Amino acid sequence: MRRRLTLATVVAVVALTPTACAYKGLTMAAQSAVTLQGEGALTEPNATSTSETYNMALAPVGSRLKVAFNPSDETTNAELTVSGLLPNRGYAVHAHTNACSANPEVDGPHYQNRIDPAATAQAPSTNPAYANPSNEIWLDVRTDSTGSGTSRTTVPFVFTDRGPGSIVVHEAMQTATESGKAGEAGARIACLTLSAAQPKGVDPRGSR
Ligand SMILES: [Cu+2]
Repeated sequence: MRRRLTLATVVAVVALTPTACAYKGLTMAAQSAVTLQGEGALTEPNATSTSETYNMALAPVGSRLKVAFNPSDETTNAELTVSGLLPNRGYAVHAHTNACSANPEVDGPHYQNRIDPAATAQAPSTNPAYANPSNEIWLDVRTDSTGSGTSRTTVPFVFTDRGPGSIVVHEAMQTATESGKAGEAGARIACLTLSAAQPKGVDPRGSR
């Protein structure tokens, strides 16, 4: 009787151990991926605005921007919706590191998953190995005849210990991809600040 119980215990422990390890890893990944979002009508730049225009001719006051970054397994799905912009026009759009500021330079460089070690504050990354739509988040959008448009992208990473602070709309109609210019898109014309959505059952994280 005692021998049979011991054998059963050993079998149970061996059978359960690999399952327990694998489960722990999956749970941690699911809990740490952050959902980011932002929405607002553009205002003139001021100290407290979270959606502002730097160029009222190309990004009129009152235009609306809405964006969401939703994690799914090891990827993040991003969707941008715009309205009130100029009709039938392309706009280059990216995720940037910092929240919006009245000074567009303070919005920071492009958010990169793997940060280009050669980039500096004066010379942002233009190396296509880092400045590309799989390592950054590009949401270039084209408007219809009413000035509305939607763009989507999926990137092969999630936000855990850090994430972007804003999306920035640029003057160029499309983001450059060639070496030495990769990621460039001309002057910054509008900005929308991102904040972390509050997942169910998890402590809320502050806005970035
Ligand atoms: Cu940009």
